[in-house]
Amino acid sequence: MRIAIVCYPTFGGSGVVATELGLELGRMGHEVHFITYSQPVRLALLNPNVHYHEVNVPEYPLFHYQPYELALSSKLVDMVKLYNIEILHVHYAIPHAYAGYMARQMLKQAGIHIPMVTTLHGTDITLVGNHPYYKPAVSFSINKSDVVTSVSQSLKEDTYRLLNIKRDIHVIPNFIELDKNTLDPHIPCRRSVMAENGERIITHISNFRKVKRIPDIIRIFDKIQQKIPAKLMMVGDGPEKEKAELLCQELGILDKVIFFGNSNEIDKILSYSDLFLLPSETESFGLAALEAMAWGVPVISSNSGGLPEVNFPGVSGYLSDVGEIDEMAENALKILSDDVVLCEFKKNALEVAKKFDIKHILPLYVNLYEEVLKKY
Ligand code: GMT
Repeated sequence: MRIAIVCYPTFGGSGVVATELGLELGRMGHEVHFITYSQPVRLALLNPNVHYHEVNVPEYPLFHYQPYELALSSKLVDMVKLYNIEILHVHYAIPHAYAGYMARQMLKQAGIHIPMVTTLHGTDITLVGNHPYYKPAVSFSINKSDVVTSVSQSLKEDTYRLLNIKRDIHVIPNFIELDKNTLDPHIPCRRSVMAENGERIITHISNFRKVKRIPDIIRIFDKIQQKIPAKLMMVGDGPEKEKAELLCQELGILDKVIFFGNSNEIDKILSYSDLFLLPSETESFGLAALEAMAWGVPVISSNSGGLPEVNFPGVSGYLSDVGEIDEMAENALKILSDDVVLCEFKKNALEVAKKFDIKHILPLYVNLYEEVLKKY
């Protein structure tokens, strides 16, 4: 199959999922074309089946907002024609489903009919898409997709609740590639950069937006470190980072917290971690938690959105109501205070992660592509 993938090329989960999906499809022999405004961060162009086409938006002083959707839909039309692309798969509804719909309309005029698969990732529905300013366009373009998928059952329910959607939504959970989870043996072990022997390593990775409840993470860690020796790894960047640094200073724990910023060494950090914190306000899935579990790292998370579909309480970690930082700290200590218990949770976290191995999930997308192509 010849598939175009549209996504956000940044560190966010939707871009990661889209990139890993495209790479795996390429390895299977499908021809994949990424169409976006810069090269996706995890896209290594080592596969002759995987192509990247940049969407350029010329700056013009008249425009207060540069028209990205326009440039994207034009690029889609050009690339579909040039490479005979058969399927359009857009990740994140805003504005990709809208631009995809426009591209299909233009292609139709030229006698080219191409199906569109839209994958909903979370904030495109729960935080942004249901805003009254966007809602009509988002609902319209989702309804005009041939296939709609969501990354969790919870997001599917949220989508029906928040938008006026008439289509079936297929739940296809996010995935990880477990085979990839081995560290390069030539790179020396550098756990010592993060913590002393005997200190537990606790990690959080995100885009540091309000929805991640960054202050909760700092406060949970503060409670943990009062009981056991521990360090906190804060990986990522975003609007809440500076506030978090100030809170650490206020609590007198700045020397126990490392702020890495955006890192390309996430695998290494996770491989040394003992616990992952994700107390988010809402999380359609929580790919970061799954990535941690794939490295055998148990998770303390909130129970919002799709998190209960990924993190199983008492098995791979614990769930609490949003904002219950005392309970989250207590649960963390239950896991971290005893080597045997920690070892058991680590083993279980990996076992749960195996359910989300790409080899189980990828065929679900391929089947949907095949089904929709039959109809065209
Ligand atoms: O909030 C983020 O971390 C970024 C956002 C995105 O669009 O990349 O993540 C969303 O999609 C991920 C991949 O499907 C999910 O794992 C995240 O849970 C989801 N974020 C939210 O729902 C807040």
